[in-house]
Amino acid sequence: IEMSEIPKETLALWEKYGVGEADDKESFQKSFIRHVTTTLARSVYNIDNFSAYQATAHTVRDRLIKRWNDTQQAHTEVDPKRVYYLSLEFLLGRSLDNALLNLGLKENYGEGVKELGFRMEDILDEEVDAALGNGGLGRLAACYMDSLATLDYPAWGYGLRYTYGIFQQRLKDGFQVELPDYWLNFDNPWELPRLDVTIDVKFCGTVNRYTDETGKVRHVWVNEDKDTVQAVAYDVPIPGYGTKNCINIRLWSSKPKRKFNLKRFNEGQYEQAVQEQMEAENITAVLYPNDNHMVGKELRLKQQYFWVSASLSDIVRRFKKSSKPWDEFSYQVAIQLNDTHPTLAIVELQRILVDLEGIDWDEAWKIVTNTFAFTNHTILPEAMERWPVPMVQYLLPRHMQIIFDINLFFLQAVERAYPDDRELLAKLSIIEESTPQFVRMAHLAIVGSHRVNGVAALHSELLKKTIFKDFVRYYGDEKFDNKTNGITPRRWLHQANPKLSELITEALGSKNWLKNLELLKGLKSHVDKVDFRKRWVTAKHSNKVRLAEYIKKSTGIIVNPNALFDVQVKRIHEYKRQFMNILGVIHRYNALKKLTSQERADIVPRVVIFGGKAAPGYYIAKLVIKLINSVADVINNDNSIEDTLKVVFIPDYNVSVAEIIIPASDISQHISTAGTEASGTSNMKFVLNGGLILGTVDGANIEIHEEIGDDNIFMFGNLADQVDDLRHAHRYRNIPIDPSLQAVINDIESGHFGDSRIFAPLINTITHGKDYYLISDDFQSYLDAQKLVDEAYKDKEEWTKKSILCSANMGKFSSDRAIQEYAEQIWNIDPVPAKRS
Ligand code: IMP
Ligand code: B1N
Repeated sequence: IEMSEIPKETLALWEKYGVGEADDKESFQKSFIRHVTTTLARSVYNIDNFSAYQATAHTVRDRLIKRWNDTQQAHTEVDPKRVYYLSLEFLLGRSLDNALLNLGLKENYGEGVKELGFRMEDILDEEVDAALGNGGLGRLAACYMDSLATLDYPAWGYGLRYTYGIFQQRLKDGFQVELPDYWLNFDNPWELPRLDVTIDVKFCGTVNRYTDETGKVRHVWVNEDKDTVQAVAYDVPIPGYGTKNCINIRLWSSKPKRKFNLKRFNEGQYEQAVQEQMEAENITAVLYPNDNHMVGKELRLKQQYFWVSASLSDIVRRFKKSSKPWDEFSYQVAIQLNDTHPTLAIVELQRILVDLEGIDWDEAWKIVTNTFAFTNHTILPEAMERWPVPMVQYLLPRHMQIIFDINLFFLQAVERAYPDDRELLAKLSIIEESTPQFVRMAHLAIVGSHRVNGVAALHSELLKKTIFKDFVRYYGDEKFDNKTNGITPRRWLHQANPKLSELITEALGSKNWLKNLELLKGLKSHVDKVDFRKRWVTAKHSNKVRLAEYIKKSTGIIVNPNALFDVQVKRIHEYKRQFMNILGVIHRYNALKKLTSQERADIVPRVVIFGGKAAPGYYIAKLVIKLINSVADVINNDNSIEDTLKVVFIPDYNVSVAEIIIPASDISQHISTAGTEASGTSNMKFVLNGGLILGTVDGANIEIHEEIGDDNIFMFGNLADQVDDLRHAHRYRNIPIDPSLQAVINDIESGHFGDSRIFAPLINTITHGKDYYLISDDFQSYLDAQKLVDEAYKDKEEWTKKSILCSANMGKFSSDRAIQEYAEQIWNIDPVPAKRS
């Protein structure tokens, strides 16, 4: 209702008692105690750290809700064009510290809890991660939401509220074991259940054709009640930094339709009827734990449609509230597809417009293509989504018809442009003509979008030259562009590395760099100040001490914080080549053993740190974890090398563990086979925190190199344009394996690191499996680059200068820059500041 319809007296009461809770210490303490007493039903006699966390979280939540409301109200009043970011993954991590910092409450609330007898660090440490993602793609979505909020853009995220996030990793005898991540075990203060916002989602059924009153042929999709599930909204507020704006991620949870099939119960089919209810809840039960890999499970397709259908219905409802004509839809709504996972949204919108709203096909299709844009995140063939036509036909019969029609009209247009090129039609077709046929989701996403982008310069170029080549030929160059990824400096420097953040703020004279990362350039003028360098080193050292403590706590291994910390943390995947890293470690170990004690005194001690999860069904990746642990066992217990080398596998790598590891690294490894890592984003996080990179000429490494200069990065290995030839050579000729590599392989095969039979399938990927990821080809230059790292680290002053210049030149890689590019060049949206009240 309109403000003017509400009686003045009522408004006055709302004004008087309204939730406008303040930011000072006293009001925090008041809220804290109120929440302990009423929300938690506890008292001063029984609050532990966890309840203190809950009370603090609820106190912050109250403030978030206020801002969230004001933001939504401002959006409703202005009714601007909004962007909807559809992502099957949002890897948010913890929220409390982030909210405290973004809202500017950390100091006062820290004081507040201290007086109540708690330490803020302990309270923060009680929070469980919201881990609704696998890796880079999901964390990128989270960084983008932070930037959208910070830059005041009217944006919504849409995703799924999985009951189980990414599994928890434990190690048993050096092997990975997976445990379920039941993250909702305790109440989750960071979500606002919207039990009143429910949407019916249909599956299966049949399509009926009919002729409407105007004589037009129309289609209606009908199904049985038992095949309808309900989506319930859970809203996750995302506060911006240094703004009152607070945007929303709406996560859908599946549940049975309340009006279940009474007939079945009456017919005595109790068990079957209950079974149907349970299957509805299954849809959002678990996040698929595969990164960069497609598994064609029917349940995954159901997840995708469930999510897409609920989200579009919500988006369309919101558009309809403003009573604007349909041809203005794409002026009010931009939808970004985070990879091909939400591609059915294209089909769903076309269905809504044509079947439900009665709009002509061509007009509807114009609206659809002007609305959607698509981001591709990988060129690995095993990650390309393809769904069997019979599966789509069964679950979504009307959508399958629409896909065939979209394809038909598209191919007819192609044929008009290239009348004699039948091969081109087969190459561009949305349908793969195999038995059974498959729907190629990337093709559908390209055809249904007005813009397609890759996530780093090399990746976007490779897309145009390889998998999307024929589309570039048909559409021309303009539809395809690059949006290099970015990261939020709020979480990845300010929050994760408070000591360095403070030093930077002091040197630059203000915190403005947190909203304008280019300002870090100002650090360059401090490089030559001895005192500044000393403080820079002190910050790094304290982060290394913090990590050493965490390593001791989580693995029992004791490491020396004065050693060079060499880190590779990311999902375990053959293309990321953790295997090459551990082979290099063995090479280093064997070299160290040959030295005399005197010679060893000159060696820079190293701690090689690994972390990351392997997909549960990825056998080779799991063997890599086992090999790392077996090698670590031998090396860490060999006193003869006198602590010059330690190897650590940190279990259960996740966002909050990353926040401890990243600020502590001296060098981090990003060593994918050239052309395989679309971008990488942890590379940006390490460099922003003053860590150097050892990397291949791949993904965003290339652009980081451009920004920070030759002197501050260690690049090695074959280039992307050499990969095809090298692979061809491995396949058709007998290429001798690099001798240093052969020596290391022999060492493993001799049983030096335990029963070598376990590792045979892994070693075979190089020796008999054609070395698809080219470890042999890059091994020597990898060792050479490592040697340069050792040399450079000996000169501490020079190393520190490099470290400072690394951070100073990272302005480009803020997710604020990336979001601004998307907003201006793809979405065409403007900021809407929230009203201050
Ligand atoms: P929607 O666009 O209707 O989905 O609104 C988004 C959210 O903002 C909903 O949960 C609404 O309850 C809320 N909302 C919409 N309009 C207003 C408003 O004027 N003031 C406060 N909240 C609003
Ligand atoms: O997306 C990140 C990039 O920085 C990484 O280079 C890229 O590997 C990553 C299917 C994926 N690409 N594809 C996926 C994840 C889950 C899944 O089910 C594919 N993840 C990436 C951000 O751009």
